[in-house]
Amino acid sequence: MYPPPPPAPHRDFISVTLSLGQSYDGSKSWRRRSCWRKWKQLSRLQRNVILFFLTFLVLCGLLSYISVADQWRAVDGRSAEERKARPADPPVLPAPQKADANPENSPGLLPQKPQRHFRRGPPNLQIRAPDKDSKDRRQDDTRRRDEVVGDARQEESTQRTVVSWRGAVIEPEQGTEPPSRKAEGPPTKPSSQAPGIQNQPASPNERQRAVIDAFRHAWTGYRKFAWGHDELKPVSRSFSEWFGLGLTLIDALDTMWILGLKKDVDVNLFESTIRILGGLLSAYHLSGDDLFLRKAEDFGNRLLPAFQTPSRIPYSDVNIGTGAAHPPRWTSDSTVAEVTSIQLEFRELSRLTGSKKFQEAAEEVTRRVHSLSGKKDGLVPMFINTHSGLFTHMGVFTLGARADSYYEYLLKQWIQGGKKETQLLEDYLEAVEGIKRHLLRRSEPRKLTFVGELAHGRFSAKMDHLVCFLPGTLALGAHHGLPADHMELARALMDTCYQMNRQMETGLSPEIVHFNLYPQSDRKDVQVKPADRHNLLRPETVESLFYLHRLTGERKYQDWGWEILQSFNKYTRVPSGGYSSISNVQDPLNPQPRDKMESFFLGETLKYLYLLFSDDPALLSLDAYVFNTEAHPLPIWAPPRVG
Ligand code: DMJ
Repeated sequence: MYPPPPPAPHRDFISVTLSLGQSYDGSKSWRRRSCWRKWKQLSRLQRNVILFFLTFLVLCGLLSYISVADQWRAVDGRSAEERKARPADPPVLPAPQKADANPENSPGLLPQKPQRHFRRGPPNLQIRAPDKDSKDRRQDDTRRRDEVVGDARQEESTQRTVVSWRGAVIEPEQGTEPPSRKAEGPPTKPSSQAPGIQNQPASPNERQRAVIDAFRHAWTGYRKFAWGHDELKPVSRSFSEWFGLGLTLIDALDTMWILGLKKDVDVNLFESTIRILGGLLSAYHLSGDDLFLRKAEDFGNRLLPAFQTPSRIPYSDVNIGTGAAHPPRWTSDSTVAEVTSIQLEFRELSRLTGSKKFQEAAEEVTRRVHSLSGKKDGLVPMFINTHSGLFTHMGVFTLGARADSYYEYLLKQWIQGGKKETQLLEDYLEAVEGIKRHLLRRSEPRKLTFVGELAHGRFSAKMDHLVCFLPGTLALGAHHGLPADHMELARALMDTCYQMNRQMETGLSPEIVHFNLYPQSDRKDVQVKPADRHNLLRPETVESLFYLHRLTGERKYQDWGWEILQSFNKYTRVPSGGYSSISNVQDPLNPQPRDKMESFFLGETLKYLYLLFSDDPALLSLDAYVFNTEAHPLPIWAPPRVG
């Protein structure tokens, strides 16, 4: 039901009535004439002095107005000192200029007809200002602008009265430190009492219950009509965008926690670190909005209990509600790739917050894995025990699932830290030599270079599509000064990964391939077993194509990526919206959609394709950023300034 029509709006204003030229009294008009005569009788010098004095008064008035306005603006932003952490570089997204003009924010709620959604902030999530030459994009923008211009003008006219560009989001300073900052050092308490994790008050009082009820009501509306959007328009049952980043969703998280509306949910430490923590940290760097950092820190605190194990090798899972961490039900092992691919994010979180505990917890894992026995020329097994801290299931070596990003993060941490941590570099270089010595082979008949697996001394010609991250990583290392033969290997492996797509009827790679090693056979190079025919919309091939193109400038890599995008569009695009994993990349007539779109399709695959098709090396420059394993860019730490 709509509320009854509001009373006539009450306006506060100062009325200034000018009576120029108005003559209601003969004596007044006479006085005016006599003033004018007196003015004429003054000398030029006297008149100039008076004019100068008046001008001075006007100027003083103007200056004091500007200074008052500045103070108002300062309410909105925290001073540099108050911010504990800042993006490494100045934010690269244009800062929103306009105030919130949501009519819903004004005191009286008026029923309105549903409006078209209007972006009040940057029109697009863009990494840099729109390129002047990109005509097409500009035309698109113009079209979109034309569509909304009617609504926009109307809203803009009401915006001028609002002081802050944040509009309704002016946040009073709380003057409190986030709980995590008070408790430094690695966590030592029982997991449910971990630093930063707050216990709920016994039971809320009556008024608090009323607030909880209000929150639930607000949340229900947001969930029904605005899920994933910035703000709810409850009357029109619609939503509006400001940044287009799901602002309400993120902004409400800690309130939910404080109100006891938390969800006791188990998350996988690795997956949530690379996707959620990595995503929040990147969003913070790209937007410069503190909100993302606050959420990243909160989330990091919730993940920390996973490290409270006898060996300091983290458990695979942690409950972000209760703080209880545990391994999978069937084992006390964790996966090596998982425990060694959270460091970029935890290190960055420490750098930004000034709280060392995240970095210390993650780097302790690196140190322990570094000194473990059971490696083979730098290659690591796939499992590690959280009680003993030792590798288990020894003797099996792969660059695919369960080990892949261990190698990636050795190199990327070295780059992130300014190429100073030589132990990381040594482990990486040794591993590349190990790959060359034990896992590299060439297929028949086309002599494709591939990375197989080793199980107890026996070579298997099996290669996961996941391994296709490797050409990109090798090329990145060569770009940062590592041996030139890394680049040669990168090129050869890139050709192979392309063929893993190209040789399939849909043009899309299966999850796993087996290479033919026998020269005399009539078999193709790339073989696929029935159980491995699926494609999950994974990014690894296009990820490496991005690096290879960016670092060689060769157009063929863009063309290969273009073919893959077309295949995604042809075989996985669902007309009503979304892309679906498919079960059979070898059946173009019936690829069998699986009805699932993994988050990494948006987080990684499409991002790398977009970057691949750009010819601008400054767009997320590889000299300024390092991408985490979920394609979230994090800054390379600048060397401290001397002097
Ligand atoms: C992503 O979640 C990450 O790249 C991870 O390292 C393994 N692969 C998936 C996507 O394929």
